[in-house]
Amino acid sequence: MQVVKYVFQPHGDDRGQLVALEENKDIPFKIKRVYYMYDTGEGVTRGHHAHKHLEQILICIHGRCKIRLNNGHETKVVPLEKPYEGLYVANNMWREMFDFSPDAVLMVLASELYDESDYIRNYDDFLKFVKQQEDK
Ligand code: T46
Repeated sequence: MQVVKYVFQPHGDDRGQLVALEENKDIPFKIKRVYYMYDTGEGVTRGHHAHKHLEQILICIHGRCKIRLNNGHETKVVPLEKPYEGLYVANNMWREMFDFSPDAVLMVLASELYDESDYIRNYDDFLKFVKQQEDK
């Protein structure tokens, strides 16, 4: 299972760092939505779903957290600890976000607007979805 982590180019000078992200250039899709989560409680795991179409880039712009990706066959845990790193999460990945530091801000750049009907929230349905995609 391939994990795609982007390392963005910071524009640093004696004032500090700045990262700029442009759609279809630094980010491999048109960005239709940005959301972020913070104040995540200790021991909390978020996510527990996949998507039918949505593509996303996850960036922990402050603090740190971990992302567990599962493609229906294999699971990998990816730490996000740098504000210049972005994890690409394709639609067909079951994802869980956990181990948030108290100061963590996890920002997500998304290829689509929010659409509850795009979520696959049941794990058995996810496995069926993966199989359908593979049988195509
Ligand atoms: C994902 C992972 C990485 C909205 O109203 N608009 C939005 O754009 C989003 C993302 C959520 N919401 C509402 C829906 C729920 O009432 O915010 C609430 C929390 O959303 P959810 O429980 O889906 O959050 P997570 O952290 O489990 O998952 C989110 C994204 O929903 C999901 O697409 O891939 O982050």
